[in-house]
Amino acid sequence: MYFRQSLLAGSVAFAALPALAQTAWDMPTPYGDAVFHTQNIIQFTDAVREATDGGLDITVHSAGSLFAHPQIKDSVRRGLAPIGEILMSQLVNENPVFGVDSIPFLANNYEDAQRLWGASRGAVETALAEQGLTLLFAVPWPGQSLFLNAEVTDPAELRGISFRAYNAATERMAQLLGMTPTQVEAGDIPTAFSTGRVAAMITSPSTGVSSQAWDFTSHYIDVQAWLPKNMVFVNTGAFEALSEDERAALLEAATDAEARGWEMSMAETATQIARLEEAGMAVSTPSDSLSEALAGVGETMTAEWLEQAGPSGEALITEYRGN
Ligand code: PCA
Repeated sequence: MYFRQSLLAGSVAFAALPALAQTAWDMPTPYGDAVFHTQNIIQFTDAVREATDGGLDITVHSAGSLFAHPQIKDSVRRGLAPIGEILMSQLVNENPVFGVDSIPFLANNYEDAQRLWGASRGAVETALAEQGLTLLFAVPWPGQSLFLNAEVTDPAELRGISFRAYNAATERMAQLLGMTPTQVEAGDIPTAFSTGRVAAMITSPSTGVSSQAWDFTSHYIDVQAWLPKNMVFVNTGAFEALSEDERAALLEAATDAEARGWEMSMAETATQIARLEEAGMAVSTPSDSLSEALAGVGETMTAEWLEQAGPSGEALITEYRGN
């Protein structure tokens, strides 16, 4: 049994009322309250609470306040928290399929990202199920673009720059471009820049805005190289301990949250780029030589991913490209 509390249990005074069992869940998430992923999750938990008449009450603990991002998956697997959110590609070392959404230029618009998700969702569900986890929904960040301290038109100008990475793919990309990567969680971006640990990054305009990138970078180059996803999953034991109605309510709210989250993400792309520009950042498209260098990185990383993922990875990419 997980996190089940019967609020009225043992209360003689309320013995005549129907038994109102309430399940209270704590939900660790990595990103801040203002981030659209968190906003979407809050709407998801509100919908669950409403559909279950308060029977399933999920409290969101954002910005890594309950468990730090790298601990959230294991916390849910071990049942320390029944439900959580992480960046899917954080798990690429466990199984390459978790990182298929972080290969530069494999799927760099919403339509392709949706098809790639269609081709990979089953394998992600299976890999999570092996750990006693049930996938609920996944939502992409807007396209990943460069934040720099100077105008860069020649890719050689990137060499030697200390680069903020958030997963294995961003680390590999930095290496391939001659930069020096350092892993930094989203919440630590402003400090990492202000203390000089990093001087450039690739992330979404959403994270650019939530970290106020204009305080420490001057140039936004709109490459939109890939759309990495956050995923929400539940401990399967905790899920099975719910009533049938609660399970149905959770799954329905999850389906709605996935559709809503993709819409929110799409809408964010333009509005958040506009906010970067309003705050004084120079917004541009990549030069031809930079585009070429980045495309080369994408080809290398696709080949490396295929090698790691083996025949099932090849089948996934074939399915994606064929659809
Ligand atoms: N924001 C997160 C992951 C991808 C994104 O757009 C980050 O920068 O950590």
